[in-house]
Amino acid sequence: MSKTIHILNGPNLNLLGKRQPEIYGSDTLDDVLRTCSAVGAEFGLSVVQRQSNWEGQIVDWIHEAREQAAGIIINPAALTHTSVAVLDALNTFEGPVIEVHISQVHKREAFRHHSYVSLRADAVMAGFGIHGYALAMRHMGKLLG
Ligand code: CA2
Repeated sequence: MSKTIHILNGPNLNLLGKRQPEIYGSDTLDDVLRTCSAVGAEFGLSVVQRQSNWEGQIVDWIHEAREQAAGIIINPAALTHTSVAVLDALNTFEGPVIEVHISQVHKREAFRHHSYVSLRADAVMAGFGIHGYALAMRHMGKLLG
């Protein structure tokens, strides 16, 4: 049975490709899934992608990943900078965790420079646009494929 990577996306990322293209580009989460599935296929990994605007839902999906996923790629969006709950949930996951940010958060407002999730993440991507998800997927492939 092939291993599965869960890609989790936090608040407002449902708007990806539909608003603020100057910051987040014009690709959508469907494009993320398509690209990551293609990379995963190279390594025998399948991909499940989810997005929620609700912190508790992200926590529940991390718990679900404990049973179902070999690795997690997560863009927690604003929860990156606020959520001890997401960090605590990720700390219960045993496989690799890669944190992705579409924008280069360190070039932006100071409140985006701190990430609770980075205290758990095994790798962090920022500023690669949606290509960051594909690069994270490729790294998962090297770790798990
Ligand atoms: O750069 C990233 O990927 C962020 O995680 C995106 C978050 C932001 O709070 C983080 O600091 C950095 C915001 C996600 C909002 O997504 C939108 C996408 C398109 C249009 C509007 C919002």
